[in-house]
Amino acid sequence: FNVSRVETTPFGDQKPGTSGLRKKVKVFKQPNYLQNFVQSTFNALTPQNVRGATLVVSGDGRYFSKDAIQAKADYSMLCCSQPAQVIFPYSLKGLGTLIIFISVTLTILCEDTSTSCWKNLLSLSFNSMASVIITKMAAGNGLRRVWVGQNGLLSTPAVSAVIRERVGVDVSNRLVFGSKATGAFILTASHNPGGPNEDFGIKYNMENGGPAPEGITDKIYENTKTIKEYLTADLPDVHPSSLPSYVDITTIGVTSFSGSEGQFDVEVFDSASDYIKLMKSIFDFESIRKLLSSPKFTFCYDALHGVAGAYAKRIFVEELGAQESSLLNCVPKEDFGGGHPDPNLTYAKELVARMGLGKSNSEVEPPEFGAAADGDADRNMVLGKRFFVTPSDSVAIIAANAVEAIPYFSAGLKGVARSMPTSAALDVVAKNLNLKFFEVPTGWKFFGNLMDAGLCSVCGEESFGTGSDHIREKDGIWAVLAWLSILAYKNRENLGGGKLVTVEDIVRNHWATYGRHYYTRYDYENVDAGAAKELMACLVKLQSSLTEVNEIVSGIQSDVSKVVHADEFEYKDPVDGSISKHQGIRYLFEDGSRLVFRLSGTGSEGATIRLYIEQYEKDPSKTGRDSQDALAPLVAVALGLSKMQEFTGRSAPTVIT
Ligand code: VG1
Ligand code: CO
Repeated sequence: FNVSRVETTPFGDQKPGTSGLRKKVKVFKQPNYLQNFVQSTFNALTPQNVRGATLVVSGDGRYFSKDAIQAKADYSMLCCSQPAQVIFPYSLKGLGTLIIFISVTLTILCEDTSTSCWKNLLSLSFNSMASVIITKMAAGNGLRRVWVGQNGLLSTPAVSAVIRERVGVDVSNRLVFGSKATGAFILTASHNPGGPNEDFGIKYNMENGGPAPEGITDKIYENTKTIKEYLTADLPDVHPSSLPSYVDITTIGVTSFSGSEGQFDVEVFDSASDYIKLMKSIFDFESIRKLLSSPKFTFCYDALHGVAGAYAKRIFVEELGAQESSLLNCVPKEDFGGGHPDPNLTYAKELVARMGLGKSNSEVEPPEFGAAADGDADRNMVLGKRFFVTPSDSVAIIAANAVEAIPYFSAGLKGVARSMPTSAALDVVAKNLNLKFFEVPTGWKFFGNLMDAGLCSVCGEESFGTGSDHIREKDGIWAVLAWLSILAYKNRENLGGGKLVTVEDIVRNHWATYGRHYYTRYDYENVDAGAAKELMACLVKLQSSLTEVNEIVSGIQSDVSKVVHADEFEYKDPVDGSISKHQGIRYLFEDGSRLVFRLSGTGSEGATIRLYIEQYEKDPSKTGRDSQDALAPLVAVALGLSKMQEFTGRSAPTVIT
């Protein structure tokens, strides 16, 4: 292959947010938009992480990344009455592909035609496009190889795992153990909806498997502002219906290309096997299998049509013996079935209803345990029968039980960490168990340094993110396996006879021991960006006078305690000394209650204001209240202090978790 330099001009809006660059698909479809970001990333890395390097490229399969299975199905559904392979028998496959190729090309030429068949064909060509672009640019920039999960699918935690270690194969198909990659482009906008009118995203992860730290993302952004050219190789298109020299991403194997400067390989590998191997080295699958196969225990998992579906059947059904009927929405779809792939009480409607938490209480007895994942499977929501576990409690409970219930932690925890807005439930566990404890800004990238330095084993965020130092991303399926391990451990003697210890029992016992942190988060999505900025500016200004703050607070609600400290959270990384400022506005109360205000860094339109509300209750006789009731006075204070309705025009949040 040959490498060419292509001239380009900068875009002004390529600043990575909390977790990479997320924009509407139509923004990403602008010529050179993706190329500029990818080249700016390569330019931000050290040369040894580019030249000769191994790069993982995959994602949650959302629209504009690639979903070859979908692509094949759509081709056949739309334009043929039978599947493409039947119409084009193997010997004629090349010809068939050529016909499809020509029709796709024609479609691109007639972009504005409105027949749905043409439109859909057009969308298919875009599905593969992001990976095609990145793969060619990788070859153009002198990388040695690209690893692609089969069909372009890898969950974010699986990407992190395979960067750190995978069993690869060499060109002669020999197994190579302990291979590592130098980094990854993850194609996902995570919990944001997908589809032609929704979001696409891309982020770069480093060789430790974790998201690029701020030093790198700042550099990427600087590069995007001055970029003049990008490098690309003239590889034949990576197309799902394979012409002889094309890489077929539906099929496992290595394709090699030779260029003027050497060889370049694209290796397609099984999306789940390395990840499953890792999970088996962490958990006692046998004890979880016993739990899942006990008639006393019922289970349900909702992938919300995200990439978790590519793992759920293999792990929960094939490895652990759950029934297939316990899987909901486990077929990955490029538009997540039109839903919002965010595992919370608002968006995971089907699961919530099944678990007996919905409004219409059906006759059917809900399962004992339910869980959901987001689009890229790094988030988790854990539910018991008619019972919601807040993510802040979840990480605290996992930390409190890890050593006994999870073999990976049997030697003890190195330390624990949470993001700033996450409740202090974990702090209490750390104190009681005498563990190192860290409070970091929002976003998983801050946990990585602690883990690399051996300071942290378990960490979590209030935003349905939980994980450990087995990788450098939060891990949705890991969190479910952690909970199943705890349940298996607590019920190790009850599965034959005796009453099952339920999710709710575990949480209530935890509150009885450690006290309860009542917690809620209000999200005001897609509000006017200017108004959101003003609201935040007013809250910062107000912090200069606590007397004034307390006058306002007691005017709104006389029975809440006093604000004793107010600031903007700032973090100094204990490992590399880097400082991150403006990480959220905090109001801290005398009784330990907290109000936190932040602007989201993952949205793609307008602004999202997040309001986090927390109150600690130590008295065991008072830990059983409904959390919205218990927090009502503090909510009133938060809304009044911030003049939420006045600034945003919203009388209620979009989502409450
Ligand atoms: C949100 C969450 C944050 C999480 C981030 C990425 O960020 O609050 O805790 O780490 O999403 O998660 P923000 O800036 O919108 O509040 V994911 O699953 O979208 O990668
Ligand atoms: Co996610």
